[in-house]
Amino acid sequence: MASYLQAHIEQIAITLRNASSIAVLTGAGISAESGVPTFREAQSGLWSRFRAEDLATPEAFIRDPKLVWDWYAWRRQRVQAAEPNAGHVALARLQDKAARFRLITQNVDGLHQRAGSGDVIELHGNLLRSKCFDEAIVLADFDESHTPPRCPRCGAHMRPDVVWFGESLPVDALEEAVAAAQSCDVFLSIGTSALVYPAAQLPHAALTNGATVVEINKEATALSPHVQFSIRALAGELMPMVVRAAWPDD
Ligand code: BJW
Repeated sequence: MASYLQAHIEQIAITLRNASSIAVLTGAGISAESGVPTFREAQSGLWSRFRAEDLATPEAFIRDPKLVWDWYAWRRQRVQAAEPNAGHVALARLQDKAARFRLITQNVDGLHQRAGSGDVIELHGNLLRSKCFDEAIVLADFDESHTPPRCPRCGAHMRPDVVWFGESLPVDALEEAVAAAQSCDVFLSIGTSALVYPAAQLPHAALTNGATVVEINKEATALSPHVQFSIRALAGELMPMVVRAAWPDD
């Protein structure tokens, strides 16, 4: 391993060990090594093959609910077949070690929870849940023989419980995420292009409040020039090394 990377791992490990409060924001990159596609990567990202305007807005769903439902059903199958990777597991371990810890994710795949993370703040919902398009009530029990299924309470279409472009984020989740970013002393931004708002504002809120911000990403992002540590690495490789360097003896 390059010696500069080893030096950074040690510095980040010390920063984490000394932190009284850690907040983490994850994006699609943390699940990439589980085989879940990201959104904006040039060759493999979902938005390189599909148009967000046709699939990830309320207007798209009104226009063609079957197309949108089927696309999410395909993605749900991929997520259900995937397993959490070493990056997810390292974050669950970090939660066990840290004095105060909040994990904020933009991901809708539930892989953090399956890796053992508790109390995850889901900013963009969860693909594995569905809700009524009209009443926005999450329901687990509905007849799946129609595409899309109908709400058993009011007959409207069911839709995935995710946040589409132009929709507000869940109020409680956003408030908790902002509070975590504003009160932490270390903030990790992992595997996100940091382009989608309001999530992209969170590391800046942490910086404004004096936190050390560490970015871990395969590539440079819009956030990179602003942070104290910007590390080019795969999350599933780097995060276990960082957590092991911080708490080596167990
Ligand atoms: C690795 C790696 C490895 C790979 N290790 N790294 C102009 C017009 C219209 C709207 C707006 C506008 N300007 C701003 C807005 C608001 C809009 C927005 O931000 N748009 C921007 C794109 C400009 N935001 C919204 O609309 C939000 N709502 C809102 O603001 O409400 C108020 C409002 C209403 C109306 C107008 C304006 C404001 C809602 C945003 C909802 C986002 N929804 C999605 C889809 C969720 C459901 C689904 O899954 O289908 O959320 S879009 C998609 O992007 C998904 C993600 O959570 C989100 C973020 O993506 P993420 O996670 O960063 O993924 P990528 O692919 O971008 O990046 C992956 C990174 O990982 C890369 O950098 C890789 O290098 C890296 N990587 N492998 C480490 N192994």
